[in-house]
Amino acid sequence: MTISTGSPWHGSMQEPAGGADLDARRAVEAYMLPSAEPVRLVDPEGRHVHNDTYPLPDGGALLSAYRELVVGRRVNDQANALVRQGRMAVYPSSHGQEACQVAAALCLGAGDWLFPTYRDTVAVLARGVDPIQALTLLRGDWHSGYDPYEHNVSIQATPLATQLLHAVGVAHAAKLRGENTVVLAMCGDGATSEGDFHEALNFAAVFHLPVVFFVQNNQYAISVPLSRQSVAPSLAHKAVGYGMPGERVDGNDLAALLAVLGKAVDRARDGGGPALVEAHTYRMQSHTNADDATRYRTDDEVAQWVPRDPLQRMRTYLSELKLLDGAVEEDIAGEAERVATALRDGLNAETQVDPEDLFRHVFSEQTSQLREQAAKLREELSREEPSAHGSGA
Ligand SMILES: Cc1ncc(C[n+]2csc(CCOP(=O)(O)OP(=O)(O)O)c2C)c(N)n1
Repeated sequence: MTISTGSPWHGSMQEPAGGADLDARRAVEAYMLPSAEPVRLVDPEGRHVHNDTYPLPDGGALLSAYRELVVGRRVNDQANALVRQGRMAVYPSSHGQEACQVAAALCLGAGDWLFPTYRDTVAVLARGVDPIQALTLLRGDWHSGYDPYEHNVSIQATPLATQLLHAVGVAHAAKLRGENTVVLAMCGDGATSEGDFHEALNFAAVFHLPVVFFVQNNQYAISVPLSRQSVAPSLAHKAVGYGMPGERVDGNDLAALLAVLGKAVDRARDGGGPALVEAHTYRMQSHTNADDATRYRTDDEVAQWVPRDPLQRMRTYLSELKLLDGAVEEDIAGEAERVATALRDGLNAETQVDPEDLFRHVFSEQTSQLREQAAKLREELSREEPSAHGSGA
């Protein structure tokens, strides 16, 4: 019996490949393998690096994206400060990863969908979500803070890799409906060890769905380094095993990220199916305010990434091109400051949070355990001062 499939890998499961057939398969393999080194278009010194496959985005596009980088860095700093002031419960900073954040949002069209994680607030903002609404979840409210359908941005997922399956579901639905939608799903290096990651990539490849999986390899999953996560040649190589192309890119190079992600999105929209893009970057700060990164990595290691900063290299490159001067810098800094001020004002305002919201909106009929826990909480709260119940963030 001969089993034919739609896959370019195996036309027949019995006949050994040879001649032109074998050449065709090797060409497919070569196409799916990531490049030997992460794609780089602007080096850490701010100089253009030629690449035959990926043209450099034009200066205007890079300047607009640079603006988002600066705003993103300011948002990271402001959110960290709001956590220290007790105005937010937690903030997983993307300091150092802002180029990945901005490129993930800017490579999509208005009708496309973004599926972010808890670390991807800057991507959510670059897609147009209101900053205060975006930080509401991390402030500790019961809901996501924003309407996912307003900007086609899913809720920032905390359970690792679950959003990848949701993203694939949306891509499948879009394909069945004949819509022109592309879905970009983000995750970290640690999340690639989750079963959901495997299921999402396999389903997307088998059903040839318009989805781009974007892994920000920031070298750590809290304290677990990449070397304990995977021994594959790169995370992008995993794509070949599912039957989709993988690519790796310098995750601190905004230009390369825009080019690589842009190509993957265009390909998905043109019916080329899914792709996996791995960005090599680094988490410059602790996992969250609840983590002490000095316990598992050295200052020397962190220092090596400082000169690779995504903002500095784009600033140098755009200044050399004369697209960035003091006046433009001032204008961009003013915009970043306005966003930071709005965040401070918005999150400093007292809110009414009802602790019992924890138990609402999950099940239409509560389980007996939840009813018990809610009763216990009510009892504990009633023992506290009346003013403590339901006030303050
Ligand atoms: C299913 C699941 N298991 C464990 C956790 C606990 N957890 C939260 S963040 C994290 C590390 C994730 O690392 P990575 O995917 O590399 O993303 P990063 O935080 O570096 O952006 C873990 C294990 C979780 N949130 N969800």
